Amino acid sequence: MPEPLSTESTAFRSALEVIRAVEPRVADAIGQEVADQREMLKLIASENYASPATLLAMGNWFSDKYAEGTVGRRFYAGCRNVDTVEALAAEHARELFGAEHAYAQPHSGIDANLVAFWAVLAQRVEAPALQNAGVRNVNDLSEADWAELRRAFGNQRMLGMSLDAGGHLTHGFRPNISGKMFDQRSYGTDPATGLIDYEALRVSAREFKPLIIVAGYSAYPRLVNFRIMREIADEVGATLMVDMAHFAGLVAGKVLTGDFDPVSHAQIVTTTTHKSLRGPRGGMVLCDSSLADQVDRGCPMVLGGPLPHVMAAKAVALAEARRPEFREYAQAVVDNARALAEGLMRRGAKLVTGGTDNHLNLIDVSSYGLTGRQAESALLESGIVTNRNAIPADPNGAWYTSGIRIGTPALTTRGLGATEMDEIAGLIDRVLATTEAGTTAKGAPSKAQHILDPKIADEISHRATDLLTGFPLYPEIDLG
Ligand code: DSN
Repeated sequence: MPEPLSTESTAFRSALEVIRAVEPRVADAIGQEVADQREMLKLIASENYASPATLLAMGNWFSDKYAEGTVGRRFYAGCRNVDTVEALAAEHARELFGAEHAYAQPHSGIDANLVAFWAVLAQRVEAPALQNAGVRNVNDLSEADWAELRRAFGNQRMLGMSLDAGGHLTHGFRPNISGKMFDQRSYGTDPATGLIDYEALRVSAREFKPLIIVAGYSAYPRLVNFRIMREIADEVGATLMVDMAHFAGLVAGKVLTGDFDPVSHAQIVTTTTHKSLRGPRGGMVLCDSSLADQVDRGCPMVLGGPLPHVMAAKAVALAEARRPEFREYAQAVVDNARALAEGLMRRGAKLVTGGTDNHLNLIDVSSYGLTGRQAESALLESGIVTNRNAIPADPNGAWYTSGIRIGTPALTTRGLGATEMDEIAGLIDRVLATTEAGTTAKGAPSKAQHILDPKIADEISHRATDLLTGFPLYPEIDLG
């Protein structure tokens, strides 16, 4: 007798069958995506694998509902079920992170950051500047008020971590809207240690007097002391905002506590829900109650209509993250990142800051004579999915870069541990050590082209797939 199909297998098989009847190429692409994810070593630090329950919560009739506004105060009728899932997502988030207020609507991390910037501007700039004119609420602003506000915004300052030190585009990078809304200055890392220099940051904050100090990162492999950051913010009258998109899972899993827990130190915290937190693609804002009203105006002030199907999935994923096993997962993510760092350094790789305290490592691939772009392509050919990333004072800029960022949230979800991390370090080192910089069609040195013996790429790719067969992705799902 064949084993009966699991509930999950039946659910996903049936879904693909229904899709296939309408547009088979979409069903094929979905099937191919899961096959690729099953076979490749996913080391992109910002990616993970959501649970079947989280994935299924997204594919349903909530997708058909408009629900602008907030729980209990909608601009559309018929939102009682959306209210249920949005309230559940917010409740789980408040409980999980110990936050006074949670807003589950942002569609992404960038959207969450825009909601946060708007909330701080509205609270800190609008009120004092416009109260004299009798304006108390953004909804009451006249055209003249808006003109006044725009002038006021031009004078507001943001101090955020520079992109090459590991900050994010939305932390004031000039070409991003955050660098246009705010007069921007960035803080970097100490060139000798690669670590944040809090005293230099304090001096800069005293001189610059920002409205917002943004802490958090996309590519910094160490801990951030949010207690010190808040102390600096208070000293200069700034609001401390933390973008914890990358490490929210480590906060949820209580690996980052005390000085390193952003929620107990910052007035406002933004995150994505799909990285180390392992939920659906999306964003979220947590804040203290003084900012709650402004944050809840995210839609329609900043955001398009909420995505109720994604909020349903956020509620499911946050419920999962409240389970005790999520703490074990979060600790294993960090243990694995350390094991990967040790394996790489033992083989001679150069890591920015000489190691890691969190879920990611940043390899300086210039010591292999490669740019990040060449290294990323060579690793991909070998079945290892990573992304190139600038390193501090990167001579190759943000496009070609000199770094490769690798993270452990996804492979830890599959159950790989320290022994496998050491082997993976060996595979990465072998690819990088055997790849050479290529040339352009005219024979000039190229920052994009690389040369890697296809036999080596093939061998490593097979080994990566073999390694993963012991750690099946979604073992409960058999797509036939
Ligand atoms: N794209 C995210 C990351 O990879 O870190 C940040 O937006």
